[in-house]
Amino acid sequence: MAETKPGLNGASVVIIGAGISGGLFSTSELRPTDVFYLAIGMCLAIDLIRRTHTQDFVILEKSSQVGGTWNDNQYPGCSCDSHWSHLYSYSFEGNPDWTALYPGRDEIHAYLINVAKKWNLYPHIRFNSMVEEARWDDQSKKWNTVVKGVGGKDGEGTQSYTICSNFLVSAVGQLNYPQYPAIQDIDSFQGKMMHTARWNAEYNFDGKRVAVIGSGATAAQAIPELAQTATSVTVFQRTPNWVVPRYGKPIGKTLQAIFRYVPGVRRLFRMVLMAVRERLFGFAIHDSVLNGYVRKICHEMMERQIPQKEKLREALTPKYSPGCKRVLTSDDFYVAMDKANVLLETSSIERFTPEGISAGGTVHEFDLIVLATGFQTTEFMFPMKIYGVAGQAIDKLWHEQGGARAYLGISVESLPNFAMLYGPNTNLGHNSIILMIEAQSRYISTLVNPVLQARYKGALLCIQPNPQRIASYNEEVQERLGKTAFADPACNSWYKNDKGIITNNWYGTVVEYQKQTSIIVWDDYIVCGSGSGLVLPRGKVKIGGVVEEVRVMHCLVSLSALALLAIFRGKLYKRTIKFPVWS
Ligand code: NA7
Repeated sequence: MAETKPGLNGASVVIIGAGISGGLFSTSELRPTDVFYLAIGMCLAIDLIRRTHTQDFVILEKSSQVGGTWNDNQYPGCSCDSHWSHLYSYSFEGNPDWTALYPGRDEIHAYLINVAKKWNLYPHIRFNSMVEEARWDDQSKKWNTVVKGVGGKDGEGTQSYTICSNFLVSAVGQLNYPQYPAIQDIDSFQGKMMHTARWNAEYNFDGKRVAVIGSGATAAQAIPELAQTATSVTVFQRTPNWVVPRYGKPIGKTLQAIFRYVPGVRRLFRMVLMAVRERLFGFAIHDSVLNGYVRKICHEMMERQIPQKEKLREALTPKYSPGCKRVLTSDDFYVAMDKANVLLETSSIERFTPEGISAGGTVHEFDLIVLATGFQTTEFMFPMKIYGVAGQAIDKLWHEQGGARAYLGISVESLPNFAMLYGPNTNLGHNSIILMIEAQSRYISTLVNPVLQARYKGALLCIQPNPQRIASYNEEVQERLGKTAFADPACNSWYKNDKGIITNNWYGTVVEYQKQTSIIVWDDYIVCGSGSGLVLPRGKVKIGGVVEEVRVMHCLVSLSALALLAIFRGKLYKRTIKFPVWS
């Protein structure tokens, strides 16, 4: 049987999500039942075309354009916060034309649209399509995914239908479902209220009294923009964050031309960036030199940018290790916090009122309340319901196991012919998530291949990870994570679930992960179905990696990285300061 074209109700592979990586956003407002699939399905789709040579896949996308985060996210100041553009892009689709080290949302979105066009992904994507549930059928050994049409024009379908597939991939990632704060009387507020992930760009905040709840990565981007034209911005901070400079810089025409026309320069630049980032992983290790360095440069920046207000500096200083929460990168957050129209409020919020927010016994009146309160990160794939072998609900299984887990963050117990992109324990604090996603895409397309080969031979093949292997892998992951600052009990973060287990972060460098995912050990998987004897590979299969930096000698890259750091540091930090002492 040859490859077929996917029909409305059938395809070899179903991918949920058509973006690149990161959180998903919409222009709609407070709608807690929405989910916007992020980010990463595009990468797998391209790998299926490039490496598995199949066109028999469908991408289901809740939104109406590709790009996930970068399609719908419209909060002011939104840009790639901590990853350099030349690394925050696919290794196989380098872009010499980035206009900045940290480009804004529009530029990243345009890049993704171009990539989707170039690889002709649009015919594969069903927009405005929300997945409600997916169920593995033990008899047919296929997935039945229930899809609901949403948000389309009249007649574009709001009815549910089922699509049957041999393989299912969740590309919804970790930051796709807004976290709404459980604050008393939240619905009583009579003014405007928006979650940053549901920003209404038509709302004009000029001259308004604005409250921002939260002080994480999103708030740090939005506050400087809001403070420019709002009458006042009151920031309700529960826990301060470590902030380091971004060193954001434009990339001029000359450099762009060099990247475009001088062979090898853009690639070398990417390798150097990769090497720098990989070495920054050290900041995540407890009491490491780099961990201390983060404290130092944070305090230096604070002293420089908020010179007169010691109390404000104190209130903005965390009492936990850098890395325990995500370290923020910003050149203008502290500058904004020092402005006359910006107020830091650290009293606990008691409740909402029709006029605003009651905190510390005072009612603060607002026109706009911005909920920069993050995402439901530890409930992977929420609110989709995924049922595996014998009707096992995966959220229930993970709950019993203490938290989400997946072999290499990809393969999940009791879910045959299933894979996740940006799944459990694959998030990074130091490097571009796209590097991880590329490694996962290669691995998944290699898993998909024998399933498709069986299908084309008229047979059925199912592959699922051995539960014992997942358990031993998870033990290793948690043991390694225990040595990192992510595990510092002195803070809560979106990396940990309510039991304190780190379900989101990877424990090491990207290169370590790329190495692990560059080989498939088939003994780690259990197979069944009539196609197992026909097509299943055995033993270890080398997939090959995405490790760009091995092409030049490590020491050369390291030297370049050190030289770059020295130049930046020499230019930007000539003054030395004393470390503050905490009791
Ligand atoms: P984060 O990093 O999860 O930050 C959420 C912020 O909201 C954080 O400061 C929280 O304080 C605060 N928060 C959450 N709930 C409340 C309540 N009920 N009351 C007061 N304050 C609250 O989300 P972001 O959107 O900033 O960033 C998420 C990721 O997106 C980021 O790391 C990038 O990778 C992109 P807390 O610290 O919990 O005390």
